[in-house]
Amino acid sequence: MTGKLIVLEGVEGAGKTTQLKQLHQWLEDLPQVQHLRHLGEMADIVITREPGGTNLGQALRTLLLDGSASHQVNDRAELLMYAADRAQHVDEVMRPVLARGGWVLCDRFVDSTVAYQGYGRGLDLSLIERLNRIATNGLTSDLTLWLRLDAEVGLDRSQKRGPLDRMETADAQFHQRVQQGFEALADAHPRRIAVVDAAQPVDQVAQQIQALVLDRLTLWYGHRL
Ligand code: Z5A
Repeated sequence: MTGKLIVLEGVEGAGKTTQLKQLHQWLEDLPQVQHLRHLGEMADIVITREPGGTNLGQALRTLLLDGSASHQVNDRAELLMYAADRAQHVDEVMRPVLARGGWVLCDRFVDSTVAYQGYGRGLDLSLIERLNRIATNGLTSDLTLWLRLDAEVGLDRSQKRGPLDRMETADAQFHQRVQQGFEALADAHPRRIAVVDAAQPVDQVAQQIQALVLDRLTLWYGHRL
């Protein structure tokens, strides 16, 4: 029995954190999930995030996002720090959950590196692909939900919530390129990446996500439901 990896992606303020919590609760209450557990076909559901899903990752996250720090982070160093966070996260958190038949709900994964360090910073996309493979040791998501929202709207939401971090304070063109990166990824991987309209109110976004996950649940577990 292996579990499933569901990833939420999108620009800052797209609502990933909000939706992950809602999705987690909805899944825990879902009769189909309770039935699968009863059959021994599904274990626990774990929420995690990148960067910062492990102790090492939390330290890297502080270094990556703290805009007030005295250190500089150049683009290649940034890429390698996200990769280091992921390598640790995959082995320490994700693979053990998946191996016992659990589900991992993850806030950001490899597509963020393609969008931010590839499209945003302009680093070589084939290099990023290779590095992502090294960091994940071949782990890929079973479903990625791209919460599509204009970068400006997302930044505006983040700004209203509190001070922006080092990544968020990058210029508007950077965030536009990131958005183009997510668009290109969704076009290139239509089976893995499902598009969610994140400009809707929270509950409507949650309903879109639930419909997509329910479809996959049926596909993955079929006659056992
Ligand atoms: N990064 C990278 O460069 N490379 C990588 O490989 C990886 C990451 C993995 C992570 O920071 C940064 O690292 C991120 C990408 C980069 N930086 N940027 N820029 P993070 O995890 O702190 O940042 P984030 O992922 O962008 O989180 P966020 O700002 O918290 O956004 P969110 O999780 O998508 O949104 P939220 O917290 O659920 O909601 C934000 C606000 O909007 C909040 O006040 C909500 O109440 C509100 N909200 C949520 N949904 C709605 C709707 N539907 N309508 C209205 N308001 C809403």
